[in-house]
Amino acid sequence: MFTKTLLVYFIVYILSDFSYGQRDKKFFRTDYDYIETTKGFYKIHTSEQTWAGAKRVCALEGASLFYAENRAEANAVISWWKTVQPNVGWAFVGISDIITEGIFETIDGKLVSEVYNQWQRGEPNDLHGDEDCVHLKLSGDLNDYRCDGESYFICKKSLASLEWNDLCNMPQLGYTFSEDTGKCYKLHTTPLNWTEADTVCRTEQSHLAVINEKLEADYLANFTKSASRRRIKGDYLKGIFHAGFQKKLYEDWQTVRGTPISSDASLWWDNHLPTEDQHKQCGSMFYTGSLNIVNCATKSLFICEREVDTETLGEEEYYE
Ligand SMILES: [Ca+2]
Ligand SMILES: [Ca+2]
Repeated sequence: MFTKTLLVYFIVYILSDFSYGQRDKKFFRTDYDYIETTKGFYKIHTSEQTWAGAKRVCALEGASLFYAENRAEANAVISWWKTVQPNVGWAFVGISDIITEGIFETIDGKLVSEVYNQWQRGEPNDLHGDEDCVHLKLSGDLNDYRCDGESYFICKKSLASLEWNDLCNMPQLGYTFSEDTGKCYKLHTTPLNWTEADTVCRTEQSHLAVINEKLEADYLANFTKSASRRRIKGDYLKGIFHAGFQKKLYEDWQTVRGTPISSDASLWWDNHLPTEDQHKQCGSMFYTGSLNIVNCATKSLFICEREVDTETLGEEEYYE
């Protein structure tokens, strides 16, 4: 029995050994654990979200809100859960009856009867006519709960669905490698405010683009041309992209990596460095590549940047 339990949660990669990632290496992200018996990667989020928020965070991580396909997977995940987060009693999973009251479906449209569906006694009860989203409890039971209630949640990525962006050495295929800068970038075309954009980049394991040299500004100016052609509609400030620098209270302007911003005036709009302006404390870039400052509440498109972890790439591959 003991060996069986050991086999059930076969957590392959731990934090110290990261970034080799392909299907055969069974690596997705450092913050996900792999369970061999279910061929899936899992993460329990311990910052609370609404059900819709949970679904969104999982998607941003390149995964999806977990539900158990069958009892074997439910058992394996619960065994793992007991070892990694024994104090978390329940978590949102990817099942709801949002579309039709009383018809519970998974986020990818399977009826709950086709997947693991052990309800707690008396559930689902649609309490106060207001429970459409499903919790999995550490006991293994399901319960319907309010979708706007905030809860911990579990994300899953199946091994079979794992793809790898080799040049960027990450699972997100949306990132483009730049030979000019040796870094990877993604242009996000859903307008957000600066803080939301910063969160999205971090969730993708990157950061808002830090532009500290002309070469990079020129590359990104070219890179953003694709966004103007799309003519993205909506209520947002057109013509800029949020970038990775800001002015925090009582601190100087700095990049999201905590380094000083470039003092090269030619990088900045109108050739002057950002000044003191309490209404404009967040960084941005024009289509031309020149840098500017905006109000942090401004919604705009944005660019995430990821440094390629060269240590984990083979030397031959990298130094071509
Ligand atoms: Ca309901
Ligand atoms: Ca309930």
